[in-house]
Amino acid sequence: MRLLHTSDWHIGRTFHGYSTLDAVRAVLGVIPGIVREHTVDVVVVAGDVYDLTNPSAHAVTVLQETLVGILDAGAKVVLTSGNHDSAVRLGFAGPFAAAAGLHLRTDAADIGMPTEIADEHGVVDFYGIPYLQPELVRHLSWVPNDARSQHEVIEAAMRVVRGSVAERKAKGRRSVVVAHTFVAGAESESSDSERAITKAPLVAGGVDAVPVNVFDGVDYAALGHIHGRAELAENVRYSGAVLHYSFSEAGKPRGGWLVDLAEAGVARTEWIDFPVPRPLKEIRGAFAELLVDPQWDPYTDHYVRAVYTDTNKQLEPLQQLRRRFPFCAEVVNDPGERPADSTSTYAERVKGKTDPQVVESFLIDVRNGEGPDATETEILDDVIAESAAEAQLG
Ligand SMILES: [Mn+2]
Repeated sequence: MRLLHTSDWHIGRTFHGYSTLDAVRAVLGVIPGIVREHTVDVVVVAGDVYDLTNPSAHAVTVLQETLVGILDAGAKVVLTSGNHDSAVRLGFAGPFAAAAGLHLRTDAADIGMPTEIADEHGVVDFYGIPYLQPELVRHLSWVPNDARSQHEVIEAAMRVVRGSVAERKAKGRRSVVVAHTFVAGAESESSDSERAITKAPLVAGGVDAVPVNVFDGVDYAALGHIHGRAELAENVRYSGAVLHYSFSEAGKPRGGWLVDLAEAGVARTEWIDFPVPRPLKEIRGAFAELLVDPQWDPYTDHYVRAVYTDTNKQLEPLQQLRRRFPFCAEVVNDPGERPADSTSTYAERVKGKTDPQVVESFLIDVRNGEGPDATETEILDDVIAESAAEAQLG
């Protein structure tokens, strides 16, 4: 049996105000071709299918189009919900969809009941573990009443799964777990676009992550949630997101894992690249050079993060940069190291100084050592004199 493991489609996400719907539609549109070319039997989607719990009509249309394309190409689909999805909405009409080969495994109450898909060696059991929010699943019989962390709820879920796997192994069953969670060891591949979520359920002692050995005993664990590709063990992997959803993911591969399950488990894996409709690029330099330097010519159709190193902030830098880079998504001013500051307090530093001297030292401090020029001095003198006159009147 051949799987294509993907995750984190995030259909409907915006990227710095730009819609990514056309891009994600184009990328997901290549999956049916991959299914045909590589004779994929099952496409696995490990959560965060949509970006929002209440997806737009366009987003729903893109998902339907994608799933119909995959089923038409001859593969089945096993899909779980992520923290961005509404499990109930995504799982709607699940029993009917299952009849057509679309298995929506979004209900935490069902984790012990696998979807069975057969090949020439027998049956493979697919266990879907949707994103488990501890507070929302505590009522389930298999969750400890005091569970507070991802570690605790995933461990509890895997106890149920392992119990079922052990029972069925006697019958020659193989097993795949599809889970949406943060597994330790994937930190280096994590990124800004998931950091907010993975750090949210902090527990005493650090980030709440699940140790990789929680997935011992299953033939393959198809993970989602982390946006970078990661191989935590031969049979425990993240595929990462289908688009670059953050500049911290720039340049990282986008795609999915082809996984061949033979009679004794994983026999072979292969990475399949997906197209990148609009790559990300960080450019850095003096502002005036960013606007003209020919070295940036190849990136005018990229999503650009511009870092300008000038001491002075530019007026409306994004608008200026977009004349050259229409997809300039982010602009940052980073003049680098400031001159070493004295450790004295503010009160000590301004003591005995005249008002113009205070303003001058302020400018030197915030402009990387650059005090007021002649014109600025003239303006400042006027303003200070005016303010002093007002204070006397007041
Ligand atoms: Mn997620």
